[in-house]
Parts: sequence; structure tokens; C-alpha cells
Amino acid sequence: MEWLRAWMLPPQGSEFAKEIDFVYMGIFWLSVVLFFGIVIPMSYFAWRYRFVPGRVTPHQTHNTTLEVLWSVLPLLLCVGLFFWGLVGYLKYIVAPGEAMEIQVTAQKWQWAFEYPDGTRSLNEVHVPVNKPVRFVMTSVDVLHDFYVPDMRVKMDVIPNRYTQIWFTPTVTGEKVSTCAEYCGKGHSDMRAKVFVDTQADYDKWMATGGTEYTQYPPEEWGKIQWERKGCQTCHNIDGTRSKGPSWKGIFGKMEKLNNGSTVLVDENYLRESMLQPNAKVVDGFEAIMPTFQGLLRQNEMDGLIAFIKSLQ
Ligand code: HEC
Ligand SMILES: [Cu+2]
Repeated sequence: MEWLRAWMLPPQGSEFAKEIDFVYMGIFWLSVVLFFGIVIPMSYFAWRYRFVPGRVTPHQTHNTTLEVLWSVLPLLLCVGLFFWGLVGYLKYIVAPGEAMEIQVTAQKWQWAFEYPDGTRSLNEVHVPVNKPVRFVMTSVDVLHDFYVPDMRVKMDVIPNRYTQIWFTPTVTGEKVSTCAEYCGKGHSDMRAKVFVDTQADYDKWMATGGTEYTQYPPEEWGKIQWERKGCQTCHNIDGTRSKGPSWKGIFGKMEKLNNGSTVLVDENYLRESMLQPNAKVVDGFEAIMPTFQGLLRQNEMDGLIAFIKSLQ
């Protein structure tokens, strides 16, 4: 019946997945048995004791043994199911002490992850395989929910409070996580990639943010960053104004600032605009851009600059 489980549930990516699926399938089969156990006799009785003119109705309407049985047995069953679930829940809710800790900050509409060494990443998190990892989560705006289907973990992420979730990934590869609590217009875009790496790949990723950037020419890498790091929610590249200025044709031009002065848009200005966006604010725009200090690796910043240069 493995095919049925695989058809009904996502792939199993953690130790929890096996245990939770076992409980799930147990309850599923119990429901199947009870469904037929009730519906088949019920249909039979409905037919057997249907109205027939002249049939004598039996006078017995009460059977104590039967009534005690059908009350006590389901009660025992429910109590059993409760403890079965409780044992799993206790394990699920208390992380082992040796678990690596990753801080998660949810924000409309992105996920920021911070590792023990201070490395940060946006909408992408890497964890080493077969090591327990604990996510300590909070939100800076509204209620979100961190959900990684393959790991069978799901937990609300709440402003002004920390919640946590943990799991031990058992299968390497790319998994998805989504926000599972409706949080506004960009909710359905609020996804992060969860990469389960071998220890060697994980170490490599921590050093450079991965080797992915080497596969692309810088301007293409920059375009990927524009999408991935959320720049595209405020910056268009086709010349139209969004929450922030369009990037089309800005490189090399004199930009008018809100303090009346002008500045040449060169590499240093672009770099400063990403790391200290409020240092120079473009005329006609609000200073709402968040700082990307610590969120952009050197290769990502280089890519973005190359990308902006290419938009002429
Ligand atoms: C929440 C919206 C928002 C996001 C997200 C955002 N920006 Fe901005 N950005 C702005 C606004 C508004 C301005 C203009 C005001 C200012 O200069 O601070 C701006 C200005 C800039 C400028 C200067 C543009 C010019 O015409 O002089 C650059 C460069 C820039 N952003 C790069 C980025 C990059 C790179 C990212 C993604 C890593 C990004 N921004 C993400 C809102 C945003
Ligand atoms: Cu959300």
C-alpha cells in the first residue's frame, strides 16, 4: 500500500515524515474499516426491515449490551488515538539540544534566515542532511506560517513572539516551503527553497552562498537576484515607476536626490543604494527601501550592478 501513501502525501524528507505518515495511514485505514463496517450493515438493515404491508414490527427497541459496546469501544479507540498522537506531538514540539539553530524572520512577503555564524539568506535556506535543525521564528508584521510539506512541519510565525519547529532531514535535494497563513496580496509568492545538502555541500554554500552564481553571466545572475531577493516587488526594469524607481537607463545618468543635489549613478552609488538605501534618497520617492546589508553576497551585488548596467 506504499503507492497509496505516496499518492496521498508528499515525499518523505524527514524522520517525522515516516512517523506522521504512519499515524495518518493508520487513521485512514481505521476510517475505511469503520466506514464499510457501518454503511454495509446499515444498507442491509434498511433493506431487510423496509416497510412491507402487513409485516409485524418487533417490539424490542432496546439492547443494553449493544449500546454499551458501541459507546465504550469508540471511546477507547479515541483515547488510544489521542495518546498515539500525543507521543508524536511531544517529540515534534521539543527540539533536541544539539540541533543547529536557524533564526527565521517572516515579513510581507519574504523569509529571511540567519545562521549561527551570522550568514543570512533570503527565501532560501540550506541545512545539512541527517542533522537536527531548529527554526526559531518570528514575524515583523502579520501572522505567517512556516510550512515544509516534505518535512511534515508547520508552525505559525507570530509578531512579538517566538515559535519554533525542528526536524532531521533525511533526503538531500531541493524542497519547498510556503507560507500557510493568508497574509495579504503577496501571500502566494511567499515561498522559500529548503535545500538539504550533504555536509560538504553545506560547508561550500556557507562560504560563498553556493556555486550557483558561477553558472551564469553576471548580468543574468543579477536578474536572478532581482527576482529572488525581492527587488522586483519595488523596481521595474521596463522604465515604469513602481514603489521604487525603474532601473532602465539609470546607469551613467545624473540622479536627482530629495535634498536637491544630483549624483552620478555609478558602481559605488549602486552599491551604496543597496547597503544604505537611506543615505541618498531619489527625488520623488519615499525612503522605504530596506537595507540589504548582510543579505547580498559580493557575487550577488556584482551581478545586480552588471544587470542594472545592461538595462540601457
Ligand atoms: C520595499 C521596496 C524596495 C525593495 C524591496 C527594493 N528597493 Fe531599491 N529602492 C526603493 C525605493 C523607494 C527607492 C528610491 C528611494 C531611495 O533612493 O531610497 C530605491 C532605490 C534604489 C536604487 C537607486 C535607484 C536610482 O534610481 O537611483 C537602487 C540601485 C536600488 N534601489 C536597488 C535595489 C536592489 C538591488 C534591491 C534588491 C536587492 C532593491 N533595491 C529592493 C525601494 C525598494
Ligand atoms: Cu505570509
